[in-house]
Amino acid sequence: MILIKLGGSVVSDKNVPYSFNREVVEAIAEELRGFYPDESFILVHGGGSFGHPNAKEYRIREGLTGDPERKRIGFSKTHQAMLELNGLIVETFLKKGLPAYSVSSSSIFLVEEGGIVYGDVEVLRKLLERGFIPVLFGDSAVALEGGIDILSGDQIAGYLAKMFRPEKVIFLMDVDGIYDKNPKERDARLIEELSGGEIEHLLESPESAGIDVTGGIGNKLREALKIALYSEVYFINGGVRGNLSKAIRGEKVGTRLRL
Ligand code: IP8
Repeated sequence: MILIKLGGSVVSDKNVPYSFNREVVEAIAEELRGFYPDESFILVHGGGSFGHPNAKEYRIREGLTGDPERKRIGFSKTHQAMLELNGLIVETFLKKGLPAYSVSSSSIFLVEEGGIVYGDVEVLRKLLERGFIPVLFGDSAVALEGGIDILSGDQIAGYLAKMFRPEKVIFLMDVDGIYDKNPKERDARLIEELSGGEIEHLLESPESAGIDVTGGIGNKLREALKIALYSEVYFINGGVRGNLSKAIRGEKVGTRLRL
């Protein structure tokens, strides 16, 4: 099984609320069509310009504090926004002949301090056995301590990697992989082979936090470090046709994490 995390900035334009990058998702589906059903997949997508603006507006990460009534509305609105994005992605896959099947993360996971403390993955196992492609997503989620929180798609990828030990975990991003500094800087260098030590170093950079409510690239790298114990990990540009196929075949592309 191969686990693919579709970054929120790949499937949507983070600067345009509720924007869906249909052509990019279609191209991703077409690439997967070349491997399915010989290979099985779980997909997890991020919040992009659907989940994050809601999560920020209603300060979901702060839990059920302040005005709990407003918070509850915001919690549900964030989930609905994610269902909308998930619906667009699943429909695109179905049109390409892939049996994508939506699974709401908030229905199978409970969180505490942003991490998953309970997960019911049996339905995912059964869906895989029956040839489906489960599609999960970063979501608003019930938290044991704070009441409510945001669960990031990267956290979900980390948990699923531990439970399913996929052959590969591929992070699709809107840049070519992991850089030694902010990729917007002119002298930024793409790191083709990333070691655990380099990740520790990158995490010390203040830029690793990013603008997402869930912690951006820093959160992704921390999860990837854990995932690399079980699976091959790739970071690739999801907007470049052919990249995903290369990563699935184990060819050189983007950044490969080697512990
Ligand atoms: O974009 C966050 O998921 P991520 C999902 O994978 C929401 O961090 C609801 C903001």
